[in-house]
Amino acid sequence: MPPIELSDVEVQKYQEEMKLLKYLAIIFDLDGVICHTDKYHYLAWKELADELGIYFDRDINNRLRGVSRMESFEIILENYDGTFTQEEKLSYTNKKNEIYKKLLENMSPNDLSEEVKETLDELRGRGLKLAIGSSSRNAKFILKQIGLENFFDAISDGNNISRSKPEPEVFIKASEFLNLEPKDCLVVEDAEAGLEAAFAGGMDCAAIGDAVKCNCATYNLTSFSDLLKICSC
Ligand code: B16
Ligand code: MG
Repeated sequence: MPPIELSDVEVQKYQEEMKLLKYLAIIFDLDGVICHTDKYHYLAWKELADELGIYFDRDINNRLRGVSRMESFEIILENYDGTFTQEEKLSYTNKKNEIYKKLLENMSPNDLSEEVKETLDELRGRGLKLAIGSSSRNAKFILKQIGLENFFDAISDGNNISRSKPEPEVFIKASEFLNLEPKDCLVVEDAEAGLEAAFAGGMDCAAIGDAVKCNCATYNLTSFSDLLKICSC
């Protein structure tokens, strides 16, 4: 289905005529949607890549959105001539994670924008269940840092899945934690891998940030608060 532009008139018309825009829950990706940790991922991978003499830049970092830690390292190794054993790869990804976690300590509730906080509160007020669907194994720590530790109705993250985005497992698990059917959940994503995962799981998906470029989401958001237009009563 082609993306639907979010003019008020179109959304209203769609809601009235199609009666399709009813969701019981929203499943949010974390990094790049609720908050922004790309700069910390970049700094941590850069430190490791420099140590290993591997070229790494922000464009390569952009390709790591929504991708698991080990798969991210495999992408970085595309610029490496040698080979590492699985054990070495695990040791290097652990090292990157230690650097990353130290950087995450800089995060605080100030890293949660007013727009995101107000929109989440309004969506909850409208009776929607709100969940996290993140590839990150640090999701709970990040939520704690930004003051949303106890906010969401369910958290599905890198710790409860065996196959990461673009596989749908993280979102399917989130819908199960909420006791809802996938079709009743809307996913919000900033990564192409995340859009693919949502569709593979039978869910509609709203793209924000980089994911808008894919031009394949159910909705393209220009701003987080556009969700209020989609999820009206
Ligand atoms: P970690 P998301 C993803 O989070 C990030 O976008 C991606 O860059 C990262 O590699 C992945 O989490 C794993 O993160 O190393 O903390 O387990 O966008 O799915 O919320
Ligand atoms: Mg993301």
